[in-house]
Amino acid sequence: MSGRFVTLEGGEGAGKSTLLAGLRAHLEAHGVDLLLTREPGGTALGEAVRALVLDPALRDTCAESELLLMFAARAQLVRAVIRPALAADRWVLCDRFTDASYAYQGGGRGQPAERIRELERWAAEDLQPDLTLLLDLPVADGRARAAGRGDADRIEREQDDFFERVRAAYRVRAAEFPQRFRVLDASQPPERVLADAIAALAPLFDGSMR
Ligand code: Z5A
Repeated sequence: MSGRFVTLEGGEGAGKSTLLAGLRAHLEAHGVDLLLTREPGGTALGEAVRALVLDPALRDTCAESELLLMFAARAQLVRAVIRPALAADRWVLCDRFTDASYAYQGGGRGQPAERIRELERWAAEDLQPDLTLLLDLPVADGRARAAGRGDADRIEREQDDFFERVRAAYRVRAAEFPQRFRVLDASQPPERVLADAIAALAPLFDGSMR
């Protein structure tokens, strides 16, 4: 079987990490050679960028710097991790990818979509997922789930209206690319979300989504 690239997206506390663990168990039980990674992160450079962009002490980071940092991490991850894994016929499951930049830096920070698109073309080699699972959840519910985790990072310190714009931008992306996106109702119990995600993955096994 050839490699597949699957991304998980959603707002804060939507349940991506929880779903990732369930999908990992499911895919490995089906003999899939799987690589899990995340954004920003997944490489030494990417993890260093992650520490920078989430550091609450850097609160005056401008939107342009934030966008470029996300793509600096992504450029490295695409070339060093994702492309080689796909070339070796592995599946890659990535916690966030370029759609997050359209949602957070585009919707949230107001960066123009054409600017993000230009970065996507050259920095991310225009790599597109085969499937994107969008965990959709009302902002207040996601924030309530995340609240129990202790100190909020720099982005989590934004106000509700920021996260409403992020959610709206994700939904616009899903409507724009219906062949690639599946929107999951993340307000369901974890086992229902996992079952919906597994159903969404099925076409990747028979090749009908490529
Ligand atoms: N970012 C960006 O701005 N631009 C970009 O291009 C990229 C990223 C790539 C880090 O992302 C930040 O980077 C993120 C966007 C930005 N900032 N924010 N906000 P991240 O993915 O690492 O961080 P996150 O969004 O804060 O993820 P998270 O809060 O860790 O959420 P999650 O992984 O989606 O949720 P979870 O840990 O699985 O679940 C949260 C809690 O809810 C936990 O207690 C679970 O047990 C519980 N849970 C999970 N599922 C359920 C269900 N179904 N029902 C009830 N409770 C549940």
